[in-house]
Amino acid sequence: MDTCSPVGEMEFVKGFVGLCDVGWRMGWHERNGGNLSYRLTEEEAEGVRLGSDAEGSPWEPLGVAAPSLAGSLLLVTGSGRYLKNASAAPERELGIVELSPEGDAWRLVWGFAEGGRPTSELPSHVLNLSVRSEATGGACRVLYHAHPSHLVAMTALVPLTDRDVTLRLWRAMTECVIACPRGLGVVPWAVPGSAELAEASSELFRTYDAVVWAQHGLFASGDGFDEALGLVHAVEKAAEIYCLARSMNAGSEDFPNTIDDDGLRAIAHRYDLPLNEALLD
Ligand code: 2HA
Ligand code: ZN
Repeated sequence: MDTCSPVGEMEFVKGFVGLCDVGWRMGWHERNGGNLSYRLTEEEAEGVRLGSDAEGSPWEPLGVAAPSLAGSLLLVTGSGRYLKNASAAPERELGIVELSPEGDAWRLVWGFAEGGRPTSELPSHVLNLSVRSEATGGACRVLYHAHPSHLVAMTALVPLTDRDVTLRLWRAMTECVIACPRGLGVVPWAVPGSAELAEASSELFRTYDAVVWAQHGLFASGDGFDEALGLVHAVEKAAEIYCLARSMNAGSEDFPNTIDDDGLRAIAHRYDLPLNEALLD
């Protein structure tokens, strides 16, 4: 395989490592925590295939199947790799995988130049990229998994339902409902990298742009890198404000001031947002 190809200098790789750098600086990626995937456009995929000799190498099973992504190329972070290192050596730290004609297996077409394999959360990335792509008419290309502290802390205390988590975040900070008007799905604790976690998340991604994993982190989708990063940032900031307010209030959730349902509806009306009414009281 040609590891000196200019793939590492293509625009989508620059956007990808840019997100890794920002997420690292935000403190969301201790050790090898978190991971990221990007579904290449047909044009980008053509450019990558030209420099690759993956044809004929064996397929590795995914453990899940996403037939709608058959033949797609995905740029992904590596298993055990630290996101903080991605920008210094993308061809070593990142890989581009091709999905099989059935969408149930992968093989490497670029990257991991010194050896390595895709993130342990590859099954979640593949299933959820396919669900989000279908839900957005093909617009969604990015899935970003981060470990933001305040959101994870919140899952230690609040009931683990979509409604309980979403309403607390929407009410904590005005910008949150603007960032995720459909709300957030919530998956109770499950083993990282498991097909069970991937499948539970993919059910929720039919409705939501992002899914909270209890005691673990957030999985957020976006059309592009900025949208996925911005979604994690807004949700984590709302969670931080919720935690601060609760701490300042002697642990009580009985806040004197909050944004009520009429307030949330008014924001949605003003900004023409697809507010998920089913989550309101
Ligand atoms: O990549 O964050 O969920 C390490 C993880 C697994
Ligand atoms: Zn994780």
